[in-house]
Amino acid sequence: MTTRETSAATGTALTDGELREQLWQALLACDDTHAVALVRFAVGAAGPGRTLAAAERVLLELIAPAQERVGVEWAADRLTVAQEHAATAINERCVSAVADVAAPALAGAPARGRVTVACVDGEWHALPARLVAEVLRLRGWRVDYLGAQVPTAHLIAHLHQRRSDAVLLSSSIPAHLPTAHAAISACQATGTPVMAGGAAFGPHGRYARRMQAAWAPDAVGAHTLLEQGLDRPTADAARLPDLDLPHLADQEYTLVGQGKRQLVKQTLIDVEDAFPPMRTYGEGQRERTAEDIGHIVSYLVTALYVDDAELFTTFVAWTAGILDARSVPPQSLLPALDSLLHQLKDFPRATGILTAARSALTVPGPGRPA
Ligand code: B12
Repeated sequence: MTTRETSAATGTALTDGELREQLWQALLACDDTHAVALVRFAVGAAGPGRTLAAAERVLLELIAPAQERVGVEWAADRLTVAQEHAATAINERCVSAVADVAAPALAGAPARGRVTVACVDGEWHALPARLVAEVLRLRGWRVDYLGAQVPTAHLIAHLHQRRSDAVLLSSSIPAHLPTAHAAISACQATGTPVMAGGAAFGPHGRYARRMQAAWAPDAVGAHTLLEQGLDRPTADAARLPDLDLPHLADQEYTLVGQGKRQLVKQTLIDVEDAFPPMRTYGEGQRERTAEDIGHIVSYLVTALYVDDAELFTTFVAWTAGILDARSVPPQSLLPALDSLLHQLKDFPRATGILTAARSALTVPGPGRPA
Protein backbone atom coordinates (compact mmCIF):
# COMPACT_ATOMS: atom_id res chain seq x y z
CA MET A 1 0.00 0.00 0.00
CA THR A 2 1.36 3.39 -0.85
CA THR A 3 -1.22 5.92 0.27
CA ARG A 4 -1.55 7.64 3.59
CA GLU A 5 -4.91 6.69 5.10
CA THR A 6 -6.93 8.58 7.70
CA SER A 7 -8.16 6.59 10.69
CA ALA A 8 -11.96 6.46 10.84
CA ALA A 9 -11.84 6.18 14.61
CA THR A 10 -9.49 9.05 15.34
CA GLY A 11 -9.47 11.17 12.20
CA THR A 12 -5.67 11.01 12.25
CA ALA A 13 -3.56 10.01 9.26
CA LEU A 14 -2.17 6.45 9.21
CA THR A 15 0.82 5.36 7.16
CA ASP A 16 0.92 1.84 5.74
CA GLY A 17 3.38 0.93 8.50
CA GLU A 18 1.06 2.28 11.17
CA LEU A 19 -1.87 0.34 9.71
CA ARG A 20 0.22 -2.85 9.82
CA GLU A 21 1.31 -2.20 13.39
CA GLN A 22 -2.24 -1.40 14.54
CA LEU A 23 -3.53 -4.61 12.98
CA TRP A 24 -0.72 -6.53 14.65
CA GLN A 25 -1.52 -5.01 18.05
CA ALA A 26 -5.22 -5.83 17.54
CA LEU A 27 -4.30 -9.46 16.76
CA LEU A 28 -2.14 -9.68 19.89
CA ALA A 29 -4.91 -8.18 22.02
CA CYS A 30 -7.53 -10.58 20.51
CA ASP A 31 -9.38 -7.37 19.54
CA ASP A 32 -11.41 -8.53 16.55
CA THR A 33 -13.61 -5.42 16.59
CA HIS A 34 -10.64 -3.11 16.10
CA ALA A 35 -9.01 -5.40 13.52
CA VAL A 36 -12.18 -5.56 11.42
CA ALA A 37 -12.70 -1.79 11.72
CA LEU A 38 -9.12 -1.21 10.53
CA VAL A 39 -9.40 -3.35 7.39
CA ARG A 40 -12.88 -1.98 6.53
CA PHE A 41 -11.51 1.50 6.93
CA ALA A 42 -8.40 0.75 4.81
CA VAL A 43 -10.63 -0.42 1.94
CA GLY A 44 -13.17 2.38 2.32
CA ALA A 45 -10.58 5.16 2.51
CA ALA A 46 -9.49 4.43 -1.06
CA GLY A 47 -12.66 6.11 -2.31
CA PRO A 48 -15.27 5.17 -4.94
CA GLY A 49 -13.95 3.46 -8.06
CA ARG A 50 -10.91 2.17 -6.18
CA THR A 51 -12.61 -0.32 -3.88
CA LEU A 52 -11.56 -3.51 -5.69
CA ALA A 53 -7.88 -2.54 -5.98
CA ALA A 54 -7.85 -1.35 -2.36
CA ALA A 55 -9.50 -4.57 -1.18
CA GLU A 56 -6.83 -6.64 -2.95
CA ARG A 57 -4.05 -4.56 -1.41
CA VAL A 58 -5.54 -4.99 2.06
CA LEU A 59 -5.75 -8.78 1.56
CA LEU A 60 -2.24 -9.20 0.18
CA GLU A 61 -0.29 -6.36 1.78
CA LEU A 62 -1.96 -6.02 5.17
CA ILE A 63 -3.65 -9.28 6.20
CA ALA A 64 -1.27 -11.80 4.52
CA PRO A 65 1.91 -10.26 6.01
CA ALA A 66 0.24 -10.14 9.43
CA GLN A 67 -0.51 -13.84 9.09
CA GLU A 68 3.07 -14.58 8.03
CA ARG A 69 4.28 -12.64 11.07
CA VAL A 70 2.09 -14.88 13.24
CA GLY A 71 4.10 -17.84 11.89
CA VAL A 72 7.46 -16.16 12.49
CA GLU A 73 6.56 -15.19 16.07
CA TRP A 74 5.19 -18.66 16.86
CA ALA A 75 8.32 -20.32 15.44
CA ALA A 76 10.50 -18.05 17.62
CA ASP A 77 8.41 -19.03 20.68
CA ARG A 78 7.22 -15.46 21.19
CA LEU A 79 3.58 -16.40 20.54
CA THR A 80 1.70 -19.30 22.10
CA VAL A 81 -0.31 -21.77 20.04
CA ALA A 82 -3.49 -20.24 21.54
CA GLN A 83 -2.43 -16.73 20.47
CA GLU A 84 -1.64 -18.06 16.99
CA HIS A 85 -5.11 -19.65 16.76
CA ALA A 86 -6.80 -16.43 17.98
CA ALA A 87 -4.87 -14.26 15.53
CA THR A 88 -5.72 -16.60 12.65
CA ALA A 89 -9.42 -16.55 13.56
CA ILE A 90 -9.39 -12.73 13.62
CA ASN A 91 -7.58 -12.58 10.27
CA GLU A 92 -10.25 -14.88 8.82
CA ARG A 93 -12.89 -12.41 10.03
CA CYS A 94 -10.88 -9.59 8.44
CA VAL A 95 -10.84 -11.42 5.08
CA SER A 96 -14.64 -11.80 5.29
CA ALA A 97 -15.02 -8.12 6.16
CA VAL A 98 -12.95 -7.08 3.12
CA ALA A 99 -15.07 -9.34 0.91
CA ASP A 100 -18.26 -7.78 2.30
CA VAL A 101 -17.05 -4.21 1.73
CA ALA A 102 -16.01 -5.05 -1.84
CA ALA A 103 -19.15 -7.04 -2.79
CA PRO A 104 -21.27 -4.05 -3.97
CA ALA A 105 -18.48 -2.95 -6.32
CA LEU A 106 -18.57 -6.40 -7.95
CA ALA A 107 -22.35 -6.51 -8.48
CA GLY A 108 -23.33 -6.83 -12.14
CA ALA A 109 -19.71 -7.18 -13.36
CA PRO A 110 -19.35 -9.80 -16.16
CA ALA A 111 -17.70 -13.02 -14.97
CA ARG A 112 -14.40 -14.07 -16.52
CA GLY A 113 -15.10 -17.75 -15.81
CA ARG A 114 -15.64 -20.16 -12.94
CA VAL A 115 -12.92 -21.80 -10.89
CA THR A 116 -12.88 -24.10 -7.87
CA VAL A 117 -10.41 -23.40 -5.06
CA ALA A 118 -9.76 -26.13 -2.48
CA CYS A 119 -7.18 -27.40 -0.03
CA VAL A 120 -5.95 -30.94 -0.57
CA ASP A 121 -7.22 -33.59 1.82
CA GLY A 122 -5.57 -33.34 5.26
CA GLU A 123 -4.53 -29.73 4.72
CA TRP A 124 -5.79 -27.40 7.46
CA HIS A 125 -4.17 -24.22 6.15
CA ALA A 126 -7.26 -22.71 4.60
CA LEU A 127 -6.34 -19.04 4.84
CA PRO A 128 -3.81 -19.09 1.94
CA ALA A 129 -6.46 -20.70 -0.30
CA ARG A 130 -9.08 -18.24 0.94
CA LEU A 131 -6.83 -15.30 0.02
CA VAL A 132 -6.38 -16.73 -3.47
CA ALA A 133 -10.16 -17.24 -3.79
CA GLU A 134 -11.02 -13.69 -2.66
CA VAL A 135 -8.42 -12.05 -4.93
CA LEU A 136 -9.76 -14.00 -7.91
CA ARG A 137 -13.31 -12.90 -7.02
CA LEU A 138 -12.14 -9.28 -6.86
CA ARG A 139 -10.65 -9.77 -10.33
CA GLY A 140 -13.95 -10.97 -11.77
CA TRP A 141 -13.82 -14.77 -11.46
CA ARG A 142 -16.75 -16.77 -10.09
CA VAL A 143 -15.17 -18.90 -7.37
CA ASP A 144 -16.41 -22.07 -5.67
CA TYR A 145 -14.31 -21.98 -2.49
CA LEU A 146 -14.36 -25.38 -0.78
CA GLY A 147 -12.04 -24.58 2.17
CA ALA A 148 -9.74 -26.86 4.17
CA GLN A 149 -9.07 -30.61 3.77
CA VAL A 150 -11.33 -31.53 0.88
CA PRO A 151 -11.41 -35.31 0.33
CA THR A 152 -10.47 -35.98 -3.30
CA ALA A 153 -13.63 -38.01 -4.00
CA HIS A 154 -15.80 -35.06 -2.91
CA LEU A 155 -13.75 -32.63 -4.97
CA ILE A 156 -14.28 -34.81 -8.03
CA ALA A 157 -18.02 -35.07 -7.30
CA HIS A 158 -18.13 -31.27 -7.16
CA LEU A 159 -16.40 -31.01 -10.55
CA HIS A 160 -18.97 -33.36 -12.05
CA GLN A 161 -21.81 -31.25 -10.63
CA ARG A 162 -20.48 -27.81 -11.51
CA ARG A 163 -18.37 -27.02 -14.54
CA SER A 164 -15.08 -25.32 -13.61
CA ASP A 165 -12.58 -23.76 -15.99
CA ALA A 166 -9.87 -24.84 -13.54
CA VAL A 167 -9.26 -26.33 -10.12
CA LEU A 168 -6.84 -24.47 -7.88
CA LEU A 169 -5.35 -26.76 -5.24
CA SER A 170 -3.63 -25.35 -2.19
CA SER A 171 -1.26 -27.07 0.21
CA SER A 172 1.12 -25.64 2.80
CA ILE A 173 2.57 -28.83 4.31
CA PRO A 174 4.83 -30.90 2.04
CA ALA A 175 3.81 -34.13 3.79
CA HIS A 176 0.53 -33.83 1.83
CA LEU A 177 2.28 -34.05 -1.56
CA PRO A 178 1.37 -37.70 -2.31
CA THR A 179 -2.30 -36.87 -1.62
CA ALA A 180 -1.98 -33.70 -3.72
CA HIS A 181 -0.55 -35.73 -6.60
CA ALA A 182 -3.49 -38.15 -6.53
CA ALA A 183 -5.91 -35.19 -6.42
CA ILE A 184 -4.18 -33.50 -9.37
CA SER A 185 -4.40 -36.55 -11.60
CA ALA A 186 -8.00 -37.31 -10.52
CA CYS A 187 -9.10 -33.73 -11.33
CA GLN A 188 -7.29 -33.85 -14.67
CA ALA A 189 -9.05 -37.12 -15.46
CA THR A 190 -12.34 -35.16 -15.40
CA GLY A 191 -10.90 -32.94 -18.15
CA THR A 192 -10.37 -30.00 -15.76
CA PRO A 193 -7.04 -28.13 -15.78
CA VAL A 194 -5.28 -27.98 -12.40
CA MET A 195 -3.18 -25.22 -10.91
CA ALA A 196 -1.32 -25.91 -7.66
CA GLY A 197 0.08 -23.45 -5.15
CA GLY A 198 1.21 -22.97 -1.58
CA ALA A 199 4.47 -23.66 0.26
CA ALA A 200 4.11 -27.48 -0.01
CA PHE A 201 4.83 -27.41 -3.73
CA GLY A 202 8.42 -26.37 -3.08
CA PRO A 203 10.73 -23.63 -4.32
CA HIS A 204 9.34 -22.22 -7.60
CA GLY A 205 6.65 -24.91 -7.57
CA ARG A 206 9.11 -27.64 -8.49
CA TYR A 207 6.90 -30.47 -7.18
CA ALA A 208 3.74 -29.13 -8.88
CA ARG A 209 5.52 -29.28 -12.23
CA ARG A 210 6.71 -32.84 -11.62
CA MET A 211 3.07 -33.73 -10.96
CA GLN A 212 2.01 -32.16 -14.28
CA ALA A 213 0.10 -29.28 -12.67
CA ALA A 214 0.40 -25.61 -13.55
CA TRP A 215 1.82 -23.51 -10.71
CA ALA A 216 1.73 -19.88 -9.63
CA PRO A 217 3.51 -18.28 -6.69
CA ASP A 218 0.58 -16.24 -5.46
CA ALA A 219 -2.97 -15.03 -6.04
CA VAL A 220 -2.04 -12.44 -8.67
CA GLY A 221 0.08 -15.02 -10.50
CA ALA A 222 -2.92 -17.37 -10.43
CA HIS A 223 -5.07 -14.72 -12.13
CA THR A 224 -2.41 -14.12 -14.79
CA LEU A 225 -2.16 -17.84 -15.61
CA LEU A 226 -5.94 -18.22 -15.74
CA GLU A 227 -6.19 -15.27 -18.12
CA GLN A 228 -3.54 -16.80 -20.38
CA GLY A 229 -5.63 -20.00 -20.36
CA LEU A 230 -4.58 -23.41 -19.05
CA ASP A 231 -4.27 -26.45 -21.32
CA ARG A 232 -7.28 -28.73 -20.97
CA PRO A 233 -6.12 -32.27 -20.02
CA THR A 234 -6.75 -35.01 -22.55
CA ALA A 235 -8.87 -38.12 -21.95
CA ASP A 236 -5.79 -40.17 -20.99
CA ALA A 237 -4.85 -37.83 -18.09
CA ALA A 238 -5.64 -40.51 -15.46
CA ARG A 239 -2.34 -42.11 -14.54
CA LEU A 240 -0.48 -43.93 -11.82
CA PRO A 241 1.98 -41.80 -9.81
CA ASP A 242 5.07 -43.55 -11.21
CA LEU A 243 4.37 -42.23 -14.69
CA ASP A 244 5.29 -38.73 -13.37
CA LEU A 245 7.78 -40.01 -10.77
CA PRO A 246 9.59 -43.03 -12.27
CA HIS A 247 11.84 -43.48 -9.19
CA LEU A 248 8.76 -44.82 -7.33
CA ALA A 249 9.40 -48.12 -9.13
CA ASP A 250 12.12 -48.92 -6.56
CA GLN A 251 9.34 -49.32 -3.91
CA GLU A 252 11.29 -47.38 -1.25
CA TYR A 253 8.44 -44.90 -0.79
CA THR A 254 5.89 -47.69 -0.43
CA LEU A 255 7.93 -49.90 1.88
CA VAL A 256 9.20 -47.14 4.19
CA GLY A 257 5.68 -45.65 4.32
CA GLN A 258 4.15 -49.01 5.22
CA GLY A 259 6.71 -49.48 8.00
CA LYS A 260 6.12 -46.04 9.52
CA ARG A 261 4.56 -47.20 12.82
CA GLN A 262 7.37 -49.64 13.54
CA LEU A 263 10.00 -47.07 12.50
CA VAL A 264 8.60 -44.48 14.93
CA LYS A 265 8.39 -47.08 17.74
CA GLN A 266 12.00 -48.27 17.30
CA THR A 267 13.31 -44.71 16.88
CA LEU A 268 11.70 -43.74 20.22
CA ILE A 269 13.43 -46.68 21.93
CA ASP A 270 16.81 -45.78 20.35
CA VAL A 271 16.47 -42.07 21.19
CA GLU A 272 15.71 -42.96 24.82
CA ASP A 273 18.87 -45.12 24.94
CA ALA A 274 21.01 -42.36 23.45
CA PHE A 275 19.45 -39.59 25.54
CA PRO A 276 18.93 -40.90 29.12
CA PRO A 277 17.18 -37.70 30.44
CA MET A 278 14.23 -38.81 28.27
CA ARG A 279 13.55 -41.61 30.78
CA THR A 280 12.35 -38.95 33.22
CA TYR A 281 9.93 -37.43 30.67
CA GLY A 282 6.28 -37.23 31.66
CA GLU A 283 3.46 -38.61 29.51
CA GLY A 284 2.96 -35.29 27.68
CA GLN A 285 6.65 -34.85 26.81
CA ARG A 286 6.79 -38.44 25.56
CA GLU A 287 3.76 -37.90 23.37
CA ARG A 288 5.29 -34.76 21.86
CA THR A 289 8.58 -36.56 21.19
CA ALA A 290 6.68 -39.41 19.50
CA GLU A 291 4.79 -36.79 17.46
CA ASP A 292 8.05 -35.09 16.43
CA ILE A 293 9.51 -38.43 15.35
CA GLY A 294 6.29 -39.16 13.47
CA HIS A 295 6.72 -35.86 11.56
CA ILE A 296 10.36 -36.71 10.79
CA VAL A 297 9.36 -40.07 9.32
CA SER A 298 6.46 -38.49 7.35
CA TYR A 299 8.81 -35.94 5.77
CA LEU A 300 11.34 -38.69 4.99
CA VAL A 301 8.58 -40.66 3.24
CA THR A 302 7.57 -37.51 1.32
CA ALA A 303 11.18 -36.84 0.29
CA LEU A 304 11.28 -40.41 -1.05
CA TYR A 305 8.04 -39.73 -2.93
CA VAL A 306 9.39 -36.68 -4.78
CA ASP A 307 12.99 -37.95 -4.68
CA ASP A 308 14.36 -34.75 -3.22
CA ALA A 309 16.78 -34.80 -0.26
CA GLU A 310 16.38 -31.02 0.05
CA LEU A 311 12.74 -31.41 1.14
CA PHE A 312 13.87 -33.46 4.15
CA THR A 313 16.94 -31.34 4.93
CA THR A 314 14.78 -28.19 4.91
CA PHE A 315 12.32 -29.84 7.31
CA VAL A 316 15.08 -31.02 9.67
CA ALA A 317 16.64 -27.53 9.64
CA TRP A 318 13.19 -26.02 10.37
CA THR A 319 12.65 -28.47 13.26
CA ALA A 320 16.13 -27.66 14.61
CA GLY A 321 15.23 -23.95 14.56
CA ILE A 322 11.96 -24.59 16.42
CA LEU A 323 13.80 -26.66 19.05
CA ASP A 324 16.59 -24.08 19.36
CA ALA A 325 14.03 -21.31 20.05
CA ARG A 326 12.71 -23.48 22.89
CA SER A 327 16.22 -24.09 24.35
CA VAL A 328 16.39 -27.69 23.13
CA PRO A 329 19.76 -28.33 21.43
CA PRO A 330 19.16 -29.06 17.71
CA GLN A 331 21.76 -31.85 17.98
CA SER A 332 19.17 -33.80 19.97
CA LEU A 333 17.75 -34.73 16.56
CA LEU A 334 20.91 -36.70 15.71
CA PRO A 335 19.99 -39.88 17.64
CA ALA A 336 16.67 -40.04 15.77
CA LEU A 337 18.39 -39.64 12.39
CA ASP A 338 21.02 -42.23 13.36
CA SER A 339 18.36 -44.70 14.42
CA LEU A 340 16.53 -44.26 11.10
CA LEU A 341 19.82 -44.60 9.19
CA HIS A 342 20.43 -47.90 10.94
CA GLN A 343 16.88 -49.21 10.43
CA LEU A 344 16.82 -48.20 6.75
CA LYS A 345 20.35 -49.25 5.81
CA ASP A 346 19.05 -51.44 2.95
CA PHE A 347 17.26 -48.49 1.29
CA PRO A 348 19.79 -46.47 -0.74
CA ARG A 349 17.62 -43.43 -1.44
CA ALA A 350 16.48 -43.17 2.20
CA THR A 351 20.08 -43.52 3.37
CA GLY A 352 21.18 -40.71 1.02
CA ILE A 353 18.40 -38.41 2.21
CA LEU A 354 19.11 -39.09 5.91
CA THR A 355 22.87 -38.66 5.44
CA ALA A 356 22.39 -35.28 3.73
CA ALA A 357 20.18 -34.05 6.58
CA ARG A 358 22.60 -35.36 9.18
CA SER A 359 25.50 -33.46 7.59
CA ALA A 360 23.44 -30.26 7.41
CA LEU A 361 22.68 -30.59 11.12
CA THR A 362 26.27 -31.16 12.17
CA VAL A 363 27.70 -28.19 10.22
CA PRO A 364 28.45 -25.71 13.02
CA GLY A 365 26.26 -22.58 12.85
CA PRO A 366 27.63 -19.15 13.82
CA GLY A 367 28.72 -19.34 17.45
CA ARG A 368 27.36 -22.88 17.83
CA PRO A 369 29.68 -25.89 18.25
CA ALA A 370 28.71 -29.02 16.32
C1 B12 B 1 -2.23 -20.21 10.70
C2 B12 B 1 -1.35 -21.44 10.62
C3 B12 B 1 -1.91 -22.66 11.01
C4 B12 B 1 -3.39 -22.82 11.34
C5 B12 B 1 -4.16 -22.82 9.99
C6 B12 B 1 -5.58 -22.26 10.13
C7 B12 B 1 -6.17 -21.75 8.84
N1 B12 B 1 -7.45 -21.55 8.91
O1 B12 B 1 -5.51 -21.52 7.83
C8 B12 B 1 -3.39 -24.20 12.08
C9 B12 B 1 -3.33 -23.97 13.58
C10 B12 B 1 -4.58 -25.11 11.80
C11 B12 B 1 -2.06 -24.80 11.65
C12 B12 B 1 -1.76 -26.13 11.80
C13 B12 B 1 -0.50 -26.68 11.51
N2 B12 B 1 0.59 -26.00 11.10
CO1 B12 B 1 0.56 -24.15 10.52
N3 B12 B 1 0.78 -22.36 10.13
C14 B12 B 1 -0.02 -21.34 10.15
C15 B12 B 1 0.73 -20.05 9.70
C16 B12 B 1 1.09 -19.27 10.97
C17 B12 B 1 0.00 -19.14 8.75
C18 B12 B 1 -0.49 -19.77 7.44
C19 B12 B 1 -0.97 -18.67 6.54
O2 B12 B 1 -2.16 -18.38 6.49
N4 B12 B 1 -0.02 -17.96 5.90
C20 B12 B 1 -0.26 -16.72 5.17
C21 B12 B 1 -0.31 -16.92 3.65
C22 B12 B 1 -0.54 -15.59 3.00
O3 B12 B 1 0.88 -17.38 3.17
P1 B12 B 1 1.11 -18.43 2.00
O4 B12 B 1 0.92 -19.79 2.52
O5 B12 B 1 2.45 -18.12 1.50
O6 B12 B 1 -0.02 -18.19 0.82
C23 B12 B 1 0.25 -17.50 -0.38
C24 B12 B 1 1.00 -18.37 -1.41
O7 B12 B 1 1.59 -19.53 -0.88
C25 B12 B 1 0.00 -18.65 -2.46
N5 B12 B 1 -0.85 -19.82 -2.42
C26 B12 B 1 -1.32 -20.53 -1.39
N6 B12 B 1 -2.13 -21.50 -1.84
C27 B12 B 1 -2.21 -21.38 -3.19
C28 B12 B 1 -2.91 -22.12 -4.13
C29 B12 B 1 -2.79 -21.78 -5.49
C30 B12 B 1 -3.51 -22.57 -6.52
C31 B12 B 1 -1.94 -20.70 -5.88
C32 B12 B 1 -1.77 -20.38 -7.30
C33 B12 B 1 -1.25 -19.97 -4.92
C34 B12 B 1 -1.39 -20.32 -3.58
O8 B12 B 1 -0.86 -17.54 -2.42
C35 B12 B 1 -1.08 -17.18 -1.04
C36 B12 B 1 -1.51 -15.74 -1.00
O9 B12 B 1 -0.62 -14.92 -1.75
C37 B12 B 1 1.97 -20.67 8.98
C38 B12 B 1 3.19 -19.74 8.93
C39 B12 B 1 3.39 -19.09 7.56
N7 B12 B 1 4.45 -18.38 7.44
O10 B12 B 1 2.65 -19.25 6.62
C40 B12 B 1 2.14 -21.97 9.76
C41 B12 B 1 2.86 -23.16 9.12
C42 B12 B 1 2.48 -23.29 7.64
N8 B12 B 1 2.34 -24.30 9.89
C43 B12 B 1 3.23 -25.19 10.17
C44 B12 B 1 2.99 -26.40 10.86
C45 B12 B 1 4.20 -27.25 11.18
C46 B12 B 1 1.70 -26.79 11.22
C47 B12 B 1 1.31 -28.10 11.92
C48 B12 B 1 2.00 -29.37 11.39
C49 B12 B 1 1.56 -27.89 13.41
C50 B12 B 1 1.31 -29.11 14.28
N9 B12 B 1 2.34 -29.61 14.87
O11 B12 B 1 0.20 -29.59 14.38
C51 B12 B 1 -0.22 -28.14 11.67
C52 B12 B 1 -0.56 -28.92 10.38
C53 B12 B 1 -2.03 -29.01 10.13
C54 B12 B 1 -2.39 -29.67 8.83
N10 B12 B 1 -2.65 -30.97 8.84
O12 B12 B 1 -2.45 -29.04 7.79
C55 B12 B 1 4.59 -24.79 9.61
C56 B12 B 1 4.99 -25.60 8.38
C57 B12 B 1 6.47 -25.89 8.39
C58 B12 B 1 6.89 -26.96 7.45
N11 B12 B 1 8.17 -27.07 7.35
O13 B12 B 1 6.15 -27.68 6.86
C59 B12 B 1 4.41 -23.25 9.39
C60 B12 B 1 5.27 -22.65 8.25
C61 B12 B 1 4.74 -22.58 10.75
C62 B12 B 1 6.14 -22.07 10.94
N12 B12 B 1 6.32 -20.80 11.18
O14 B12 B 1 7.09 -22.75 10.92
N13 B12 B 1 -1.23 -23.84 11.13
